[in-house]
Amino acid sequence: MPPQEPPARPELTIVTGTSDTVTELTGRRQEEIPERLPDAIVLLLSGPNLNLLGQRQPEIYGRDTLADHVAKATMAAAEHGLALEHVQSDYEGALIEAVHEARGRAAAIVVNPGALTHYSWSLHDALAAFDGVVVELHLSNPAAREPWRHTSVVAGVADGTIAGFGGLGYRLAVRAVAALLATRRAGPA
Ligand code: CA2
Repeated sequence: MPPQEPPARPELTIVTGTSDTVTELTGRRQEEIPERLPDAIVLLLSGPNLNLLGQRQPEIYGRDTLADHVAKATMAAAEHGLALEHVQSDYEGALIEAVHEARGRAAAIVVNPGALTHYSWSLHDALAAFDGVVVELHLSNPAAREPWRHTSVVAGVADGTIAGFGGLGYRLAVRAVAALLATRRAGPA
């Protein structure tokens, strides 16, 4: 038998989520979703302890794991022609390096800094040096919780904040990124 050609490389690979998840989220089978080259990269950054989602405090953060949220965000990004990369770290420096590496490469950052939200001026400075869109994201609504959570040192360098909508926030954040990128591409009215 002659050697077989390798299958054509898909132009957009959905890295997380199963085809069942695709169907659940889009109502279409994965094969039915048109593939196209992503227009831009969105970096999703998750701060300390977010890898524990789904294991504790479901009454505040829900039952979904971080992998579930990343799968939904990846799917939402693909629907908007965006490629999503995800970095989670418990280390402030690693998150800051991820922001530096996104400069000139990613069009947007969606960041849930975890508790770093409330005190990391280093993360603030790194995000301030990023040229693209920045969306701050929280599962809970920190403004409705303990007073020390009411301050975000990141909010001032974000284009906007989405908080209090649980897992839905991930899709809303990607939608906000897509809308802001489209506005920026269109230029001033
Ligand atoms: O609501 C959010 O998304 C937060 O960013 C979550 C942070 C919290 O410090 C912020 O004030 C608001 C906490 C992330 C850690 O989540 C855990 C989840 C399960 C078990 C332990 C921690």
